[in-house]
Amino acid sequence: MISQWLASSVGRSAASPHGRPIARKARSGALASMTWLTRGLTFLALVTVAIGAWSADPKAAGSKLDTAVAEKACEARKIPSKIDGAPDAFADCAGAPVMVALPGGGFLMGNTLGTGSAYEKPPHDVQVRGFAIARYEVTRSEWAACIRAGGCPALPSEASDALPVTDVSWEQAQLYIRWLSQRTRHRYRLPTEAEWEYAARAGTVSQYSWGSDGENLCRYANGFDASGRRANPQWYWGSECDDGNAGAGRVGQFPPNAWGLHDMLGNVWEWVEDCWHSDYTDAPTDGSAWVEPGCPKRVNRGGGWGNPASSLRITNRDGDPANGHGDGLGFRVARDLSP
Ligand SMILES: [Ca+2]
Ligand SMILES: [Ca+2]
Repeated sequence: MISQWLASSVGRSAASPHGRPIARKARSGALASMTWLTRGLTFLALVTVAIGAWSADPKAAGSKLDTAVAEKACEARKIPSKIDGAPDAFADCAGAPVMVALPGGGFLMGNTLGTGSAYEKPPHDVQVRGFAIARYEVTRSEWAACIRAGGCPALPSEASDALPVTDVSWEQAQLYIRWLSQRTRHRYRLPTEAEWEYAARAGTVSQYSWGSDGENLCRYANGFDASGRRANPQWYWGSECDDGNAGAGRVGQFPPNAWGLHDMLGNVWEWVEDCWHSDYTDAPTDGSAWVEPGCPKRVNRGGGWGNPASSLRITNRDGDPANGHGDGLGFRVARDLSP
């Protein structure tokens, strides 16, 4: 750190205000005129200033202190993959979301199967950097830890540890993410929309992560089914089968996709970082979030327990106000892999 500070400090003092390479010449001339004693004193002064600057930098000092605290409270652990060929997972702290580290890669984002709406098109090539995404939707148990720490508000969702948190707005999701980032000292965030679709596809190009079978949805995901209709007889849509969940269900009860991620499709819709756009014209192709400050709506993906199979297609998407919420809407976290 000190050497970096010195390097940048010397670089700044030596730089020409006009960007021309005169500074090197000037610095060399100044150094050449110094005695060895002067050089030594100058070096000592620079080191003293550097140490002082490092000590006085609240970010640097805080990093040292907070890292020690975090290391005591949080020991990252590896978690073996549950399926062959899927990436391993990890958790940064006890009780923190289980994360799956995905390698970067390219994919065709959007609907190419002729089944989607205009807002799922045009299909476009996207290159995503490696990142980590949660194996499960954020649960009420995980949210409760944030409430106890004073980082998150109580939500209308009834307490049940393994259910996904619902009735959570995009803005409230940011509070959980901020608290989790502070606790773990890693940069957690919502996935970008491109990252979400990349993760949901897990290498597939089909309607669903399990193929094209929407008729037997109950084998693969929590959508609107016979259970749902018994609880909500006024809703006429959905599958004839019964997945046993009239509403949001325990996370991880359905088979994961090929990368070991559960409930990307179904259970609850998931907020992502991006602002809502009515189609993919001019969408970024580097996997970054497509945002404009103050945008009125944020995207959510994957369909939920109240939706028919057609809404649980990988490429389906929706948008809601950032302060909007509902009992079918939750989120999962992502995080950068590099510091
Ligand atoms: Ca269901
Ligand atoms: Ca989901």
